[in-house]
Amino acid sequence: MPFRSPNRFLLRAVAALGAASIVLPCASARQPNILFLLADDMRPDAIHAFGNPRIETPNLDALAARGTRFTRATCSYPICVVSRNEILTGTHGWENGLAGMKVENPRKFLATWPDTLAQAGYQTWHVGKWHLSGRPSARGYTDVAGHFTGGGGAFWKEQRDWKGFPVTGYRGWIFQSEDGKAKYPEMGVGLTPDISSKFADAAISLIERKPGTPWFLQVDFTAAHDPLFMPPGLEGKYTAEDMKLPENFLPEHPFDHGNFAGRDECLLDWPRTEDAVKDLLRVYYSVIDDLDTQIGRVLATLEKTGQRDNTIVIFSSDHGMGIGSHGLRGKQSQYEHTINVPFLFAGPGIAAGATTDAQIYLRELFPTTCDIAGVAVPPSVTAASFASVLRGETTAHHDTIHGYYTDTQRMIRQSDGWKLIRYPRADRWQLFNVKDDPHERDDLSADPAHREKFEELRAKLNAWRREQGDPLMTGDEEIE
Ligand SMILES: [Ca+2]
Repeated sequence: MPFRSPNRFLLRAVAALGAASIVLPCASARQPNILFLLADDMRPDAIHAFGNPRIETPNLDALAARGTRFTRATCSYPICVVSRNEILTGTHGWENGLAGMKVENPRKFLATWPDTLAQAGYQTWHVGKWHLSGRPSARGYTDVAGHFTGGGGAFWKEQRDWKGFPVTGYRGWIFQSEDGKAKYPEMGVGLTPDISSKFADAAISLIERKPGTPWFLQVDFTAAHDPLFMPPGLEGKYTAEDMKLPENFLPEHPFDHGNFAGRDECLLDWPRTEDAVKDLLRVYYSVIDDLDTQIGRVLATLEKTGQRDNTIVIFSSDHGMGIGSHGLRGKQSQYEHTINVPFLFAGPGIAAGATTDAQIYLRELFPTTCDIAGVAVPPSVTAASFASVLRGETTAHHDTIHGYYTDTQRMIRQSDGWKLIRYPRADRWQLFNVKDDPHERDDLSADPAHREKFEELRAKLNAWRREQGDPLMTGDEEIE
């Protein structure tokens, strides 16, 4: 039985062993359940209700209608592992040691989001893509279903994507038991066209438990990460002819932004052609359309089981994606389409149909949900709760927000729209005002008329880098 769960009481005991010594209040029935739905590699503009007529996402549209949309939610480090560890620990990559993709994953002294809620009496469940080290039980999840991670190499057979190209991502990933001892190759090895439905099945099996205590469920989907496969039933729904190129489509990025040789960028031939990008968009949107359908099934289960009114629902992605914007196919950039994420927050007490441009980070979900649930935030968490924005007490959160990637990209964006990107290795700058130029087509960094703004942001960015211990700023040699 693929979704057979490990003994939850044993896992609770394991989680308790890793507990911090702070005393937290017991959860009560009045505390909301928390359902966190996380897409993978999904651009923030790939939702119909966000003004994209070329994709159908009725369930996310409905969630937007009963919740609050954040237009400037930021992942800060646009790759899977680092972003997900930021979410898990409420710290940024330089603090948790993951920004360099180090083995220690994350540093063990950091409190985790699920463990903190588990100590407060929540049942904490995980479904889907596990892209962190160790096992969910060691990170504070009390139970799992639909556990999907590496370790199925023995079952791997060569696989080709929707276009017939050899698959390079998720090779050997497999559904398995939480301890990895039981593998389920019959459910597919690597990504499969219907994989989102399997994660939804697992999530539904947990929600249907109605345990009588508050629960936290994180569902990590793999959509719309590559390799892309046409989901069953969607063949022909989206055509390349109906697709619209991104406003900032370019055949090539004007310089090496730090990842030209990366796997993501090699998924599309250089230079990018309009036809190739439209064909890619067709399949990318199909995968997201299917994700939306599966999310609809999960949300319907909340209704059917009478838990909708006491459940916070959060939808986001670990980061965005290029898909032809600025000549990029992959993630690993500081542009808005990638550093920003789709972000919806709905549930009891949350404004319906609202939109905010308050600047927030994904990693702030940890303290924010603690805030809402009345759970003390552990001292290792450096991220700040944005619950005051959700409560309508303020419209702003961070005046400046930052992004970074390896030693090749640094970014600062102000709430007034001014944004500076630094490429230390390429020795390049880009200055945009994303309020006037949301697609970042007009680089003003060399414009004398904006010299003062450039210098202002440059000084702020460098001050932040020093303060945060940017390895490029704190080593023997300072590399701006
Ligand atoms: Ca990802």
